[in-house]
Amino acid sequence: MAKKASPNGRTPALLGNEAVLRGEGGETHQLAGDQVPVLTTQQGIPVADDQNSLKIGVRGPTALEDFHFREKLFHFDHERIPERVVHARGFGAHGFFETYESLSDITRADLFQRAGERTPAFVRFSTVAGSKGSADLARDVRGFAVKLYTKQGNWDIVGNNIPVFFIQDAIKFPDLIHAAKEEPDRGFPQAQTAHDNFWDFISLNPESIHMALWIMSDRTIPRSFRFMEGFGVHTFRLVNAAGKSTFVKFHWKPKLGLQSVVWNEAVKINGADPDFHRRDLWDAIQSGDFPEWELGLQLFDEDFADKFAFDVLDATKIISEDEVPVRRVGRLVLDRCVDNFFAETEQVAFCTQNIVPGIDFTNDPLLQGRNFSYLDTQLKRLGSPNFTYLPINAPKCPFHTLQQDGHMAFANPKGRANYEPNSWGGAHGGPRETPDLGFRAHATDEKGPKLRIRSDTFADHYSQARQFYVSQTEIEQNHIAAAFTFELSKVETPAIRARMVAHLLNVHEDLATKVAGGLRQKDMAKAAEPARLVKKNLKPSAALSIARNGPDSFKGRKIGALVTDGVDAALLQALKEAVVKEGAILKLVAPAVGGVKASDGSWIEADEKLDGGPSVLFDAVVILVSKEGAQMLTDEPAARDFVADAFAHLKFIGYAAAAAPLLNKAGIGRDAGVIELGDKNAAVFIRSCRALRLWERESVIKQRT
Ligand code: HDE
Repeated sequence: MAKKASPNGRTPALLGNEAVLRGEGGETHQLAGDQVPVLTTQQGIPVADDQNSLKIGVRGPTALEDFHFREKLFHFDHERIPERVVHARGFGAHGFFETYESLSDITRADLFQRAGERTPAFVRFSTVAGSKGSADLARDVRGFAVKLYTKQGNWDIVGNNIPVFFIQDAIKFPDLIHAAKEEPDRGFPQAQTAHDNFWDFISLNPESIHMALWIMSDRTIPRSFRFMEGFGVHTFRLVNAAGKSTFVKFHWKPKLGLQSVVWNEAVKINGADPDFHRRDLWDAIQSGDFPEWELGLQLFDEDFADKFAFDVLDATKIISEDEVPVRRVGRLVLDRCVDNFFAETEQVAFCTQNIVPGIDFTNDPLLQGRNFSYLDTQLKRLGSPNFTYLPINAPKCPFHTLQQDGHMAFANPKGRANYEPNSWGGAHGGPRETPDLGFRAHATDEKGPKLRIRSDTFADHYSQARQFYVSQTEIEQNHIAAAFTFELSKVETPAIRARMVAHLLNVHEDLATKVAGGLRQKDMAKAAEPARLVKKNLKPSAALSIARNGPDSFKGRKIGALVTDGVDAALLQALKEAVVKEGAILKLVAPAVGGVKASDGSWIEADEKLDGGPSVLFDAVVILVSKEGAQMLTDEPAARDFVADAFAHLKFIGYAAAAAPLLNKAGIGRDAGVIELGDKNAAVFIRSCRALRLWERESVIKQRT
């Protein structure tokens, strides 16, 4: 039987601690008033009821004239824009760049003229291969794109966390990305390179081998955006007021040192918290622990470029920091999260061609291709040439163009002049050019026949891959071999696996042997024929290793303390103090999120429930359970995993004496990284954690990660 219509018949109701109004059908209504603004349509019309569409009769059809309902669904239906074709998954934050000293002798770029000058910045970190919803700990290169809103326009340094790239010429980019992404017939695997197509492409393109070494290193499983380096990759130019050009490579050096996770940890983090990296950045900024990087410049001239063993225009090569030291010229601080993810992080449009007077390109064929691609992709993604007016993309300095109209033209210039030259002059004549201030391309001599050809100076494919490998610690070398073995084990075509080993033989026999052994190849492949003889004398460089560039404190890192009822209150307090003193973060993990009753009768709230806060989410762990708690948890798989994983991932583990039965049940031994805690040694434990991991444990547990 139809119920009686009662459009305004709302009665008060209490939902937990929230007082609301209840409609005829039991639905919740909340009203505007006091500080709460009035809900309107996009046309500004106040809305009376946002819970019910307009119907003919209580149970009748919906009326077409319901413009509020129609507008709401229309807008929702059009919420999505195409995700980025690469680097779809990303996370951004605002901050500033501060110049340490004037660089006027090498560049006229305005942001580098005055010591202490602060330039607003927006940074977006990303993975490359996965779609927007993929997990943060995919093994992948990380994008490190920086937009600097300088007083002379926007400068974008659209870099990565790896200083080289897979390919030398932009014409191969679509092939590379097609090969890396999911295979087109089956639509998987997503967000990973562990499949035939990717390694097929790499194995047929020896220019990729150097980058392959980098992506199989722990660089592609960073612990956090905050603990990774950034690189501009290409050689750029700095140009001073006199028109003198200096070549430059850009580096971002994290103040907190480098840190990665181990592979088995990465796999588990993806399950436990697919947003691990974005949450980490969000939490750090929200808590006032602002991440910081220094901008480093490698500066060199034509003479150096001519003598250098490789071509400075080849993006598959680095210039060793030992050969050209990195000069630190300023710092980038991220101190503000976005107000709205879509408006800022999703709509930000980085373009390599956004450079300012005092910066210039080189002829790196990859960079030249990128300069075309980025503008093009923004039009596809954001749907209008007016994407530059979106607040996140608009310059923060005055700007005046004669471009007009197009979709969403909300910044058309005023007045009559929309062309120049014109006779209107003064305030009515519109903007005009400025030869002294304006951007002038560096006047290089360019001549030669029109050719579709690769320079023979790009032909050495293995020497720097070898240099990278020999620059790693033994543990890092093992991780590289294990990563190759893992990825190639997912390759179903034996010939592709063998072809990769053939390349690795040119990099280092030890690496090839480990990988061939890991794959259990019956016969060792024959080394691939190198286009140029491999230089075996390039000096190892400490700058290439993560382990050799770790932090000098535990600042910014996270400890997970497993607690139960009866937790020793004094010990927990001592630990808290030591953690705070170090600038680290303590999170409490308990059987229930509501908390535990401590030994002194106080109630302590937890941050995570045990199975929601596994040890993979922390840099070190502490087991502060009581005797009864230990007993109870020995039967909990999540508790045993908490301890066993921390041990397997080489973490430092502090424990109260009462926790011993749980440690034993989890099957972990005792070593220098498993430390019994008393009131006195909490600070000592935290100091040990500065090493981040007890690397020597790895050979004991024979973990091949
Ligand atoms: Fe990109 N790249 N790329 N890339 N790239 C894009 O632009 C492209 C390359 C990088 O957070 C796209 O806005 C070509 C190298 C980052 O929004 C697209 C080539 C490096 C980001 C594009 C390269 C990068 C992108 C897709 C080969 C490191 C994300 C969406 C010549 C130095 C920026 C977009 C963000 C994004 C093209 C190679 C870094 C399609 C053609 C080398 C960090 O334009």
